[in-house]
Amino acid sequence: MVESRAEPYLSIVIPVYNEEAILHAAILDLVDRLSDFGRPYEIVLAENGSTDATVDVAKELRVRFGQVRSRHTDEPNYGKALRDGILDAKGDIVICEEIDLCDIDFLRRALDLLEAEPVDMVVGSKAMKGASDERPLFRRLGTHIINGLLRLTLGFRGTDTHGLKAFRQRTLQPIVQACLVDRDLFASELVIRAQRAGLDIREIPVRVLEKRPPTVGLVRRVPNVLRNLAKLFLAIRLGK
Ligand SMILES: Nc1nc2c(ncn2[C@@H]2O[C@H](COP(=O)(O)OP(=O)(O)O)[C@@H](O)[C@H]2O)c(=O)[nH]1
Ligand SMILES: [Mg+2]
Repeated sequence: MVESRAEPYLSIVIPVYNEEAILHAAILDLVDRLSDFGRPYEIVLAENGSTDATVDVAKELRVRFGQVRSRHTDEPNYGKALRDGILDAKGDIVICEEIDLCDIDFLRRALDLLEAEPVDMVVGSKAMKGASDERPLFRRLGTHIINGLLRLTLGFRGTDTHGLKAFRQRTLQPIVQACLVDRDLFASELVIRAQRAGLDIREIPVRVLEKRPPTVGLVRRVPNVLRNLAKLFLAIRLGK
């Protein structure tokens, strides 16, 4: 089942952390569902900090599938993994995925938009009209609160920043490089900087049905999100 190593057209970047339970099955399923895709693609497993067998599973996948690459560093850091994975992507188009979603429907709809229209970035929104967010109430509320804070502090115009995204690598590369924060808020900074740079960003509704609860609980992420929000407020709004 090893596919050719032709230069990929599409890079699917997936941050992964302690995902030994679902990584193997999720990638098998993704590869299977992309079997009729017809264009060269790569899957970049942007792993860091895992303390379970994720690194070994990633290696097995890399050996088995020529289109899978994996990256590893020691510190668990979602934003850093995503940032470095995007910058390392070989494809013209980058799709930012999550291993518990692997949303092929988003991938296809986002590609259609990027290819047919002068759109710079497509964001999968869990919170816009037409979306279906099947996560627990507590986490849905968390999304609304963070979006409210992003609107208030950074002038964000939209309904979601975290999660599924698609864009041309070349267009977003300088914006990724300009981002200041890592961890959870990197994804938000990326969308907000793209918006402030005048890029054409299109939100499309997604259905979110996770295969498992998050690897790091919401409450544990709050202090870092607030710290980075303050940092971005100073940098973006006050120019400090
Ligand atoms: N590399 C890396 N990936 C992470 C980290 N934390 C979460 N992820 C990955 O990011 C994606 C989303 O994480 P998840 O735990 O579902 O949190 P959610 O975004 O709130 O749903 C999954 O693919 C995780 O494996 C991290 O510290 N480092
Ligand atoms: Mg999740």
